[in-house]
Amino acid sequence: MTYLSSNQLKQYKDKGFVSPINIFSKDKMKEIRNEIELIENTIPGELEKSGRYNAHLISPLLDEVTHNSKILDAVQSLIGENILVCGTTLFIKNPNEQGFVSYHQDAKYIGLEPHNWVTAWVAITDSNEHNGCMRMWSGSHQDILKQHDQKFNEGNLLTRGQTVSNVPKNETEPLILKAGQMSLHHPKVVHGSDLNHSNDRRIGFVIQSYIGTNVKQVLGKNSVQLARGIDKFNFHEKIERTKSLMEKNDLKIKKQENSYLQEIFYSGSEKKGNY
Ligand SMILES: O=C(O)CCC(=O)C(=O)O
Repeated sequence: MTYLSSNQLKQYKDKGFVSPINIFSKDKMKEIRNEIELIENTIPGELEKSGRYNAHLISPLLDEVTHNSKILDAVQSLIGENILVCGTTLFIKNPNEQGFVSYHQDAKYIGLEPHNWVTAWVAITDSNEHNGCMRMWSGSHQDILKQHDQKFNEGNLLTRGQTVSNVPKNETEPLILKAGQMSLHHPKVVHGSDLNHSNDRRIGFVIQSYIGTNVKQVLGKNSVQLARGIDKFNFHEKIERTKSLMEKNDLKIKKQENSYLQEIFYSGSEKKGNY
């Protein structure tokens, strides 16, 4: 069992994140990286741009991560025992590419209300300051939702380049994770990440997010999977868990889900970006 300790709960309450949490072995992460790379090689482009969302619907190993009981124990400590998965994202930064993530608050554009949800960032590879790990503005979740400019800037891995200004970057805390560890972060904590300066890929698999069954999608439509407990609210359609790798029907479902997600991410914006 991996319920959060009182120290970890305090860290989350005070800072808006808790990290690192040991979940998987290094070998398991290698196996998962191989499965991700097999998908990339078999169906070029499948995990790029909007395809990086919801890879757990076509990959049994990512499905296993998403429904892992140790992760769910930790998540339950924060949002209660009735838990839905409403999506996942692969944040991959290749060496020699310009990928970064501008400082933002997830709650600003994800459309999940109330904020009874949490995001789990699972390190498939090591993630550190050299290869562009996430950085958190500690305590910023206690403030109101901030103004975000839409920058649509080159290399920004966010759909619209949503950016909070005046972040004290040299005070932000790096979330240094070994492959197999995870962090959990609050919907309102301001965070971002820099470029990958290493010569290997930085791969994060992000369950974005685990939501309480009482949470609605107010900007569009999200299908979900029940991860734990019971759903007496039934606000969302349910989708099946995948049974085999890159199955044709699962690929179709992933595509459909990702088109709903694009609507959410671009909601209220006249311009569309590169993702
Ligand atoms: O992987 C990254 O660098 C950023 C991820 C992120 O913004 C998130 O998980 O909310």
